[in-house]
Amino acid sequence: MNKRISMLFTIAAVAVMGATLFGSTYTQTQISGQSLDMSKMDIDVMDQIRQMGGLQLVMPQAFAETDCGALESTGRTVVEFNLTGESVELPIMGGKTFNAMTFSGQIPGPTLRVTQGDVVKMTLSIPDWEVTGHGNDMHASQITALAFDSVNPGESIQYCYIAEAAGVFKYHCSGVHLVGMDQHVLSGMYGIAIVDPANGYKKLMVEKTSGSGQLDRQFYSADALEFTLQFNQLYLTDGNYDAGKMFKHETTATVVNGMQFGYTPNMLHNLLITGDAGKNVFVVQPWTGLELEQYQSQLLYVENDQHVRLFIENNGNEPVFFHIVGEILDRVTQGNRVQSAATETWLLGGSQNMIVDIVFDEPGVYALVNHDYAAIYTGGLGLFVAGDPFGLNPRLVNAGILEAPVPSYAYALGNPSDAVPPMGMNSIAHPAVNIHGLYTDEVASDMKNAGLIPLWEVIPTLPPVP
Ligand SMILES: [Cu+2]
Repeated sequence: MNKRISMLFTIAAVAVMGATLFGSTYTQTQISGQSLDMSKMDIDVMDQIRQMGGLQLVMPQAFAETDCGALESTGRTVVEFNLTGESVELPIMGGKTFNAMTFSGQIPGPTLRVTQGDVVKMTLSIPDWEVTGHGNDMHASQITALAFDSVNPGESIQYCYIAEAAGVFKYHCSGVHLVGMDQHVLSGMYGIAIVDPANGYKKLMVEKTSGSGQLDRQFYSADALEFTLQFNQLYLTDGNYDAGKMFKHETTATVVNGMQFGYTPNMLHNLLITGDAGKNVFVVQPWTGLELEQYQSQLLYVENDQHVRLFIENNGNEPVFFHIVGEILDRVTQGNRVQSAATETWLLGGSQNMIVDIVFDEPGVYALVNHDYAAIYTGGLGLFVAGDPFGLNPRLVNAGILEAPVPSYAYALGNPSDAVPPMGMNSIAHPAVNIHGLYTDEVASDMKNAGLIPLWEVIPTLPPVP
């Protein structure tokens, strides 16, 4: 069966099983009180900094534009990367909103993907209606920091650089001449560039035992199903950035790709698994309900015995102890150098990254976490679902909805767009991609026009299966 059709049929089945779903009201959150109890500070940190002369650092000279012309004529592939700086209001768990700052109306900003040796031509434009200037510091570059100075509303800058080093690299707003950089980044102005190695990724070797226990090795092609996972924090008081909390490391929310608990089940998954949309299959289901549209939580679907590659960045202010509950990280790479294999957890400091290669051996549900308990309980948790752990395939095949079992639920529901990077040289295409992320409605609408699946619209319109 055509994959797209089988997807729609599967969604139709979901719709039938969920007749009660569509008239129901979503529950904004089934866990609450994620805001930590903030005690009063003994001293006013900000006031002390002001007394010391303040944090304002002024660039010693005017912005110096790097020469795109010279690099563009080298014959290298030139990849254009266009961003806008926009302050917008976006939702936060619990049904409220916060004052966000974004690159191009989304958190994280768009993912750039190039090949080692390519020229990146970055253009940052600030709309004239924007309330503040913004800059863009791209860690994948090796050029003067002056290029990252801020751009005023109504203006734009451009710089070019060669992506010389392979790996994952943060990019982030540099504030207004560095002032407010913390606010801009921790309010959402961050993203990643993936620089694929010029010679491609390496095949994956996983050590196994076989038979009666003999040591064996399994090799997987370099081609992999890929996801991006970007960790960060929010420090908020009444929806506004609170520098006092940042200085004290008092996290209001831990986010993965911009959202707390964004990859947890919704009522649709309840319905599929238990037959009851209101019966939670997981303790944390804060983003549930078709009314939430692009914000409704979705899950990360992989096949068993499939090479999965995760591009992970710590964009935040706290360490990330990256762990997948029930799995072992088969390989950890930083830059283009293997750091570890068969390891349980890997530590990322601020502005640090890694590529994790992993094979999910058994059907099941696997939680990715920042294994810091404060981070887990404030949102640093999401779920991979490998294979068909809920036994849905036989039900769908018996009902004539699927011709044959599918190896992951991604064939039916797609994977969330904010976790799916642009395709690279060793990418396995996702069977389908649904629209999910901390996007403005304009961004979500653009994605819909580009053909991504708006599950919140597709599901209610499908006819019942006879
Ligand atoms: Cu900014």
